[in-house]
Amino acid sequence: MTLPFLSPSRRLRRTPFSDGVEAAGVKAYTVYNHMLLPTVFRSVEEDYRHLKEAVQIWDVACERQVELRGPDAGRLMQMLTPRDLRGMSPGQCYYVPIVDETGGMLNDPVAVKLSEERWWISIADSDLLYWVKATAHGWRLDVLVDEPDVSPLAVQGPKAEDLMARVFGESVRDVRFFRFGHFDFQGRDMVIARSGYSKQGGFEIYVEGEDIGMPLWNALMEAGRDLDLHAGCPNLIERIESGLLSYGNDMTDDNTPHECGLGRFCNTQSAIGCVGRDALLRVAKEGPTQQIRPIAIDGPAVPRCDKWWPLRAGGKVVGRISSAAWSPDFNTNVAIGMVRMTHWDEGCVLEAETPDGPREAVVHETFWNR
Ligand code: THG
Repeated sequence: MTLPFLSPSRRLRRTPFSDGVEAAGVKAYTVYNHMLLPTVFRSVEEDYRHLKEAVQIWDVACERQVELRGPDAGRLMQMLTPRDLRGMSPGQCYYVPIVDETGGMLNDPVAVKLSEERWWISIADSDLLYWVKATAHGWRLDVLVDEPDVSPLAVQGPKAEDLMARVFGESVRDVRFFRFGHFDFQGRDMVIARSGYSKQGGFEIYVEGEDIGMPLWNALMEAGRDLDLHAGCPNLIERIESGLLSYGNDMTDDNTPHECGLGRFCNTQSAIGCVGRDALLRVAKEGPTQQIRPIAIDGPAVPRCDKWWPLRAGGKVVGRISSAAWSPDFNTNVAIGMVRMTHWDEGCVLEAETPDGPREAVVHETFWNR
């Protein structure tokens, strides 16, 4: 298949799984970390229904790794995040806000602790590598920082465990949430974590070496024949229902982790060494004046949210919608918004300025059961 609308070039990186994705009939891509990320296979709504009922394999190679290797790897990792990493053992993954010296969000990756001296930061869509290299260099740390040839492949959905057991053996069932183990595939070591960008359950396989990408893709496809396995991708509807944030859409470096509702992943007092610590101690004391909230938007299906839609109260702008989609299961439009504290309480009725005109928008905490 050739790419409609997107002009291929080496800057727009393909992934080790792109041939499989295209054979499976990918209908649309986005660009994430300068790499292709599928967004639709059959339709967003069909993909959503199938994700909740069966099992999908996702090419999320665009979740690139920033690897830290050397005696100062742990020290550098703690400089990057206000989450206290002292209790983290090799074999664990942590969702970690990454902040700059002002406490602004630079990324919201998954940190993977391979050993005391080796970490992967599985990044969202921003060029975090440069910030990490500059921090290591500026502090003269004894650590190598680079992007290795590691491409995550996610297996998501209620039948994910059954599929994984067929390919990697029954012991893959023992991997706990946000933990990982090492498993063999055709003589190659694979880090497999129970994690992923959906709330339907599943795993992420960190595939080392692009050459083994298609053999693994094909083996999973073969093993899933009678499980209604299909290629899928992070699903807009499911991730809004689940409250999974998208860096660059729902938050930027203008936002603190507290504004993003990620305060539960900050231990700013004890995160000694974090470069944003002083700034965050200040904002954490006062508390944020705006925060991310789940929002229900009234009426028929909203169009795609490709820019922030103002949220108004009495004509005054009090926030913005950053993601929105029609939810078949909730029978309403679900959305993610950033709302000023005067209007962020449960049930607060606002007006969303959508491209189709103004719509009633209500703060709807119960979408996300935190
Ligand atoms: N997996 C991996 N890398 C990633 C993502 C991923 N990099 C990019 C992007 N996704 C980073 N963003 C997120 C957002 C949410 C979660 C993971 C990565 C997530 N959150 C759960 C939650 O908020 O409920 C669990 C957090 C927890 O309990 O620790 O999973 O998906 N490899």
